[in-house]
Amino acid sequence: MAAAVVAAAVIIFFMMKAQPAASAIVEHTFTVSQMDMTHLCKEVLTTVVNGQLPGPAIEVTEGDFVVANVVNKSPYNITIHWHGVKQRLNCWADGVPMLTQLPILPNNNFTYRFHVSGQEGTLWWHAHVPCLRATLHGALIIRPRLGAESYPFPKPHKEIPIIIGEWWEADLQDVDRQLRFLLPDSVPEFYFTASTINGKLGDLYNCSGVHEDGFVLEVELGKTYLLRIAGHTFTVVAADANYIKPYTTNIITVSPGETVDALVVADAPPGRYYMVAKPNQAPLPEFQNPEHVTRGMVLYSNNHSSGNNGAASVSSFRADGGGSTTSGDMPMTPEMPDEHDSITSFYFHGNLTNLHHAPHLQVPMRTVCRHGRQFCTRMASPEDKVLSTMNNISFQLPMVETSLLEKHYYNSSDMYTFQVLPDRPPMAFNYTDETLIPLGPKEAQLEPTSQATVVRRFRYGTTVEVVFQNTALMSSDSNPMHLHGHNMFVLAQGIGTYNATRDVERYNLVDPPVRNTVQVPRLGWAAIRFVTDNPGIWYIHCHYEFHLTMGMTAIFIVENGPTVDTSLPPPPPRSDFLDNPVLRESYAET
Ligand SMILES: *[C@@H]1O[C@H](CO)[C@@H](O)[C@H](O)[C@H]1NC(C)=O
Ligand SMILES: *[C@@H]1O[C@H](CO)[C@@H](O)[C@H](O)[C@H]1NC(C)=O
Ligand SMILES: *[C@@H]1O[C@H](CO)[C@@H](O)[C@H](O)[C@H]1NC(C)=O
Ligand SMILES: *[C@@H]1O[C@H](CO)[C@@H](O)[C@H](O)[C@H]1NC(C)=O
Ligand SMILES: *[C@@H]1O[C@H](CO)[C@@H](O)[C@H](O)[C@H]1NC(C)=O
Ligand SMILES: *[C@@H]1O[C@H](CO)[C@@H](O)[C@H](O)[C@H]1NC(C)=O
Ligand SMILES: *[C@@H]1O[C@H](CO)[C@@H](O)[C@H](O)[C@H]1NC(C)=O
Ligand SMILES: *[C@@H]1O[C@H](CO)[C@@H](O)[C@H](O)[C@H]1NC(C)=O
Ligand SMILES: CC(=O)N[C@H]1CO[C@H](CO)[C@@H](O)[C@@H]1O
Repeated sequence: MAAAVVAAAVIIFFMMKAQPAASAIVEHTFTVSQMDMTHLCKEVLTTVVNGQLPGPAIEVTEGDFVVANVVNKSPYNITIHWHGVKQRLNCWADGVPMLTQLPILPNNNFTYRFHVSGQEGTLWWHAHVPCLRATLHGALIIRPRLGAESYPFPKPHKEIPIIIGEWWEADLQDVDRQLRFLLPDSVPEFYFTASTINGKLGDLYNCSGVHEDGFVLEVELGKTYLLRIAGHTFTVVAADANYIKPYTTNIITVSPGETVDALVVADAPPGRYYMVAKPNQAPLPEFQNPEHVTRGMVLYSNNHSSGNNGAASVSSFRADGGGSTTSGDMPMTPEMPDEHDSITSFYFHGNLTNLHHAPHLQVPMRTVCRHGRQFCTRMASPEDKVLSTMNNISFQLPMVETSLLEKHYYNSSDMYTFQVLPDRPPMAFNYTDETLIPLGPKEAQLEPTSQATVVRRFRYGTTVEVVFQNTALMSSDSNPMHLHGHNMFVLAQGIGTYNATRDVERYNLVDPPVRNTVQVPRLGWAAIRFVTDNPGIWYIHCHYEFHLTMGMTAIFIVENGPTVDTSLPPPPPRSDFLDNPVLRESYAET
């Protein structure tokens, strides 16, 4: 429904050097402001970074240090989250409002400082304030220190970023307000207007017959390109900035929050090829959104007149090199899968394995916590609203004058007053019973829930296992669950209800993919493990903006370890905060 911005990637040619490059400080100024953008004959006041949509790409070499000064010239409170950056011992720069910092107020600025180390590939950055991430986002590209020669796959000719996003005509703050007070049985009156590839709507959209521009990717015959999502057949080589065993497919699926790096060989008959991105949604009888497909073009340079047009697609859901025919001079539109086909995504995710073995997974788990997800409420009162939950609690951001991270750092007793995320759903039922789907009396009994700021504390160095179980309550969407500050080993996924006795045997403890976002399949489950090696306060949430807004969120607190190297350092220099009067006050108190 909201802001399904998904993926990102690289531009520029590789450097040839094999010598390790020295670490650099990469500086950016991000000016957040509003400007009018026109699509489909309509001017829309849009909040953007540096006047661009998508925003500027941050390109670094592994080991670099990023200094990003965010200058807020918009009327909104803003924070920027560096999605997937581990931020080890640097929770202060994670960019979650109220948790790790107070928001950057209008006409104020804030400087984020962080190392990018131990990760290579594509990540992205986005605003972490409700709904504005639809227009405040960009790629974050991490190249290997030893240069492109050190990629664990053939060196590509060129790297091209592809960001699949949405164009909204609706006021995003208004969308946020509506989401917070969504009445049961009401049909939301907001939806994005078009899907986009790199900010372009493409020629499937027109206003009075005038078509929108589409993204054009120029390729040369025989060359290999590194796309983070792309056309022709793909060899997927990384996901969420972690290398995976090369996996060749004509299907790429990405959920909000996920990134994929894929190689494409320009080996088709030279010509023009459409690339298509198509959103996916739960089938009837669930609420149906208008289906917004977008397309761009792959263009072989200097071979335009070949006439041998083929079809390829780039998709948030499927890329299919075949199955199409052409007529005349028109490039072909590939056959796309059904908008309700969720099994293709299930298989895509099931086929990803880590390039490397995962040694520390042999450690037996010490803490188990299971999350039933998305139990929603429909209480018999006019104040009813729709919520999403984890283990039957819907998360509420506390309104605080000092960030929770700072309270945690000073071991404020406030931090012990929050509700604890329970180990498992309080009431067992057949979570994936499809007969719950048409909302009715059977389902309504399971709806009541509560709201709270929910936290879960972990000792440093614990291996935590979480089983995310999707349910059939209210809507049976898939759920991309994103964990801040840590990567997760994805051990297994399944359709139906998780059964420990049966499903533990399916765990991949040898080469599980490492992700910051795990796609929990519709009416299914996913099991992950992570090690609490990063002290601080970390968000765990569904990356669908509207699920996040409605409370499918919790906080994981990772306590300090025994040494300086395993403890959260003090807050960053006060100068970073001095422009924010609220923060200035809170500092004055300490
Ligand atoms: C912005 O944040 C400040 C301080 O945290 C808060 O008082 C104010 O209401 C917020 N403004 C908006 C528009 O949310
Ligand atoms: C940040 O704010 C301070 C104080 O208002 C100002 O002096 C400084 O120039 C600002 N920085 C930028 C990059 O705008
Ligand atoms: C313009 O868009 C409308 C609605 O999306 C569509 O019905 C129509 O065929 C399009 N016109 C052209 C010339 O593509
Ligand atoms: C991999 O994908 C194929 C279909 O492309 C599917 O048949 C197979 O089950 C998938 N493997 C896993 C482990 O999900
Ligand atoms: C932090 O506060 C809690 C509760 O107030 C207390 O039990 C604990 O010992 C404190 N920890 C430290 C390291 O001071
Ligand atoms: C749960 O519901 C599913 C789908 O309706 C059904 O196939 C399954 O048998 C049910 N399981 C139990 C234990 O009742
Ligand atoms: C969820 O919590 C509410 C109270 O907050 C309780 O009434 C309800 O029975 C719980 N439902 C489930 C399915 O656990
Ligand atoms: C879980 O799986 C085991 C082993 O296949 C089976 O014996 C048991 O009945 C299953 N439990 C449920 C609740 O389905
Ligand atoms: C510039 C370029 O890529 N030209 C190619 C066009 O296609 C023919 C054969 O398909 C190639 O031989 C050219 O090199």
